[in-house]
Amino acid sequence: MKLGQGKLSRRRLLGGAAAASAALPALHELIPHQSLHGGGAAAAAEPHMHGMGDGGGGAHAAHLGAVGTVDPRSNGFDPQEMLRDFDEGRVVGGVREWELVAEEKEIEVAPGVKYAAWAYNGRVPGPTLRAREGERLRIRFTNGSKHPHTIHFHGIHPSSQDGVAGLGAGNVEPGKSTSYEFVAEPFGLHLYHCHTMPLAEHIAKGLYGAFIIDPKNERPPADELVMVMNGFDTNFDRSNEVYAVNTVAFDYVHRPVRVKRGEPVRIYLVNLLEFDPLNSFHIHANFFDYYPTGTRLEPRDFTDTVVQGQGERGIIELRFPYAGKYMFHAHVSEFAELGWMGFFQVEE
Ligand SMILES: [Cu+2]
Repeated sequence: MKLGQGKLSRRRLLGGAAAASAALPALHELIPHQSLHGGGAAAAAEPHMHGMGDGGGGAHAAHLGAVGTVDPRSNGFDPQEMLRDFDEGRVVGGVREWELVAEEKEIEVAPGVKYAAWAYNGRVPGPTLRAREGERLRIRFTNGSKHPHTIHFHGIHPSSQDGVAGLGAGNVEPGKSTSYEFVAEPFGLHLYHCHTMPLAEHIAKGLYGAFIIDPKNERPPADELVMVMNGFDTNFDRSNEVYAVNTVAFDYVHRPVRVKRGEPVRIYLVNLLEFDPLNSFHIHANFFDYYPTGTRLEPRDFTDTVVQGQGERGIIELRFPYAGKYMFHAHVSEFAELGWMGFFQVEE
């Protein structure tokens, strides 16, 4: 590898990808075939490219995604399973309880692109915590990493349980534990994340997850999916080089999300992107009801595109009237080209 040309840069990735964007379905054909190679421990900080000269404009289209797919076993979590993995914890003495551990963990966010993440319970995003409105909740938190962390929940609770430095237990030092206790309110779709400074870094490293509070009267049955929109700043320049839903770029292109024609589908969509103020979700050839924050039982919109700011989230409900393969992606085109893209496979 030649020195000085190897850094994974968002602009270089995009420079090539843009050339290919006119033929969107062809993009992932281009993207997965170039080797983007990690070269040892340094890969966690700076993925390097192998065998890529600077010649030939179209060549850069191929930087992201590399060869093949990310093996879920190497990460210890699988974006396919994360879609429908809801963690209801366990009820102990009338309190719904979870145990979360923060730890350092190298994850693969695109084929060959390693990222030195910080993770709750070994996964990015962390477990999707799910409770019922009005329940008493307890989250036992242990910091197994080398840096101080917290868990800050969105919702309504006393300041002492807010997971912020200087309030309640404040920052939890390495090796220490604490518990957060509060009542599950309001019903809706929320999130949790570390709230230790510098905040953007602590979130962007991967310490976040979805937090669902179901209404007392349940929502109608549906095939329920969790999609956490995220990104990875692989070279620490405070902009993301890789974008995804549930962490692994293009995973749902390679392995489409399987759903049934005519059946209700409910998507819990959370935006945990850092460094970019806005993210979005767009689906092809279908429309959906949208419930911002999930805190009302009536949809606000009937649309095919929603925009979410940082920390924003909402519930999408739809039925696919036709079998087939339907693309979904960020309508921020750059993000789509850098990994935030997938397909629904609608089956009879
Ligand atoms: Cu932290």
